[in-house]
Amino acid sequence: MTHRERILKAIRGEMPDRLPFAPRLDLWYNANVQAGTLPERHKSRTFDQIARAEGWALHKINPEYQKSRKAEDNLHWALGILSYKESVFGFRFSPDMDVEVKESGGRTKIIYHTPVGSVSTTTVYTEEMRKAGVSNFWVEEHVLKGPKDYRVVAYIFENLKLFRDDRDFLKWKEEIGEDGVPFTLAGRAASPMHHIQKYFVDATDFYFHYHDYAKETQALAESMGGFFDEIIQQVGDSQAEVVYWGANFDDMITYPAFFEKDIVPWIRKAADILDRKGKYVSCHCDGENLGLMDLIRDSGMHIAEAITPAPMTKVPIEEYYRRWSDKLTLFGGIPSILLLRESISDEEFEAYLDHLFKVIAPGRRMILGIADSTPPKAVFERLVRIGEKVEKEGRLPLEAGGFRPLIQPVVPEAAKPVLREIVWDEECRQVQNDVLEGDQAAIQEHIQSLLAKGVKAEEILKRGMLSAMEVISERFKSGEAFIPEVLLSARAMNEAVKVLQPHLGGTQLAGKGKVLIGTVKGDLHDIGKNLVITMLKGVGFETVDLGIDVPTPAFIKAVEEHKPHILGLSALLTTTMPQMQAVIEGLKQKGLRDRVKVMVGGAPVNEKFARDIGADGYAADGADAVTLAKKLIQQE
Ligand code: B1M
Repeated sequence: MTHRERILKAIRGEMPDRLPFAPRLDLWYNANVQAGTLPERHKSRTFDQIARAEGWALHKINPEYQKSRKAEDNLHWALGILSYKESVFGFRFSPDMDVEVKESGGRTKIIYHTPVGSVSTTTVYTEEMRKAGVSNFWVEEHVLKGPKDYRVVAYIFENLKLFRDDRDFLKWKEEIGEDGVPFTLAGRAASPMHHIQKYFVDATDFYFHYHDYAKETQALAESMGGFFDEIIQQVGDSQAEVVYWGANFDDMITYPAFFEKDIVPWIRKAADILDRKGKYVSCHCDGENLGLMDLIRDSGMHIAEAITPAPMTKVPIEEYYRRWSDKLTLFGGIPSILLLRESISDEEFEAYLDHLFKVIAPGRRMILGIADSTPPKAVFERLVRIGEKVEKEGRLPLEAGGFRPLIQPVVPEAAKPVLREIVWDEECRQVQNDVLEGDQAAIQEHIQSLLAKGVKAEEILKRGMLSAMEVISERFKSGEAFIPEVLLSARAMNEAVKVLQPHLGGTQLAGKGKVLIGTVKGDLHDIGKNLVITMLKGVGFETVDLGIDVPTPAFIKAVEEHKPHILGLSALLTTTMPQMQAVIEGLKQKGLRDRVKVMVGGAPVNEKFARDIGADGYAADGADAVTLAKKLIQQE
């Protein structure tokens, strides 16, 4: 049986002869080519040649964004209008539009002039980003800045034309032949609202737009429906068998209520129509899926790709297989940190594989892959080892064994926090309620009226606002509240503090301190960092946001300039975690280490790592960050 036949059988829910194994190699390959560190026997090979030489299936899912055929393929990234060799269609703007492009030093500014107004975007892609193997552009200026922009963007999409352009796809399909199954890119967003979230506004601001401009956001999403319908038609009429439909689902970002209302209906629609045409819908589910388990299973998608289980997320592989494999095909299952010697020992790696092979028995609807991709510093021999194990022990059906639970069950009962409930304070009830509801307009009015009644500003702050904010923080931590609630509550707090400030006299706010915070060099993830900042601000800390991709000297300079009590470092990539240590070393060299506390956080970071690099503390989430920051201030 060929790799292609094996993968297609797994997708159809049939039993291939053995487990398909298709590791994603691009990130690892690009970094190692740059560094001249490819394994000796593969020195002059492409990544496809390496996979073929090792006997693995080709991973042909994510477009090679940086190998675009012409500049226009990527030019409109900030609008999410993309076309690659992996696409089966091209696009054309309305002839009554004028698109003005200005480029300089890796920065591209575009102004879209339409008959109903103009909007602009700026994207960044520097030589340094390319060298680091970054495949996504950074959107520096988003298209939606205020309510007037919605109509213009709607015009662009209502008048956008798609046309068949599948020559490159067909050539690519032929090159892959029997060694894999090429997925065609429909889009990285799974629905119009998801498209707005992913491209049109900053990741954190999205939740404010979604709340404050609810009517405009809904209207824009509706006006983009035709664009999505056309995509379904184009991919449906193509010779692609599998369609890449949306990426980066995560129960924080695409939180359950949002996922159910604004994403699932379009996955279902695409899957229904494409299913009738004999095609399969695959979604890139590389985030934390704990809160989305049932919604994803019942969404209609055929393949959940880039499944990243514990220890990188909270869902163990056995849980994924048990809950999903009757309805959809799992692609992934081997978390990328398993390939890193500094994270996982050889014994732990072998134990994970043994465990995996037992809990995914009988092996139906499973395609093994590295999720989300093989990291630059992967131990190549571990990939080889997975390939060997698949050859020797991957014959289907797999035999279920008495499996040894390696990882904790999902949310252990004992660890569930006891939730603090709001203790209503009659006098401050309305203000408390405003914080809980995130009502930034009402809270200002209610504070004014309490002040007019003679209630002390300190009392309003403590009994009204901070107590309610703590409840929200705890609800967030326990999974009862999601990002939007926290952001809206924190914003209401910030607005209220402005009204209260002149009346507080000598009283400082709860945090009594300044926190400087940034995402380290090489890392573009900012959603978690922004959430941490908002929560710190919400309880009264003064914060300075240094942004993303911050080099060590910039952190040091900012510490000298702002003299913060705490320096916060965020990292989401295993490859950028060492930057945290570099910053701490830099502080030491400049004699600044004793003057500032260092707090670190981000999905791959943990307590031990924080201790090892000499940080003062680690916070697992926004609520933890608030608790830790308060503690660090007290230690000063
Ligand atoms: Co990326 N990505 N990504 N990504 N991405 C991860 C992180 C990944 C785990 C996915 C996976 O493998 N399943 C993986 C990293 C693997 C690893 O190294 N361990 C990964 C990868 C590989 C990549 C690229 C390399 C992909 C590629 O190009 N081939 C690329 C890297 C770009 C770069 O940074 N150089 C990339 C790009 C992207 C997008 C641009 C598409 C997008 C980021 C959008 C943005 O941030 N504006 C993205 C996303 C969305 C994710 C996932 C799916 C979600 C991250 C997120 O925002 N979560 C993520 C999967 C995952 O994490 N499991 C993934 C929600 C957020 C609220 O949580 O950020 O964890 P989090 O923040 C929490 C806590 O960690 C903590 O509090 C926050 C709130 O509770 N916290 C702190 C965070 N910072 C803190 C600081 C503190 C204290 C607490 O004190 C200072």
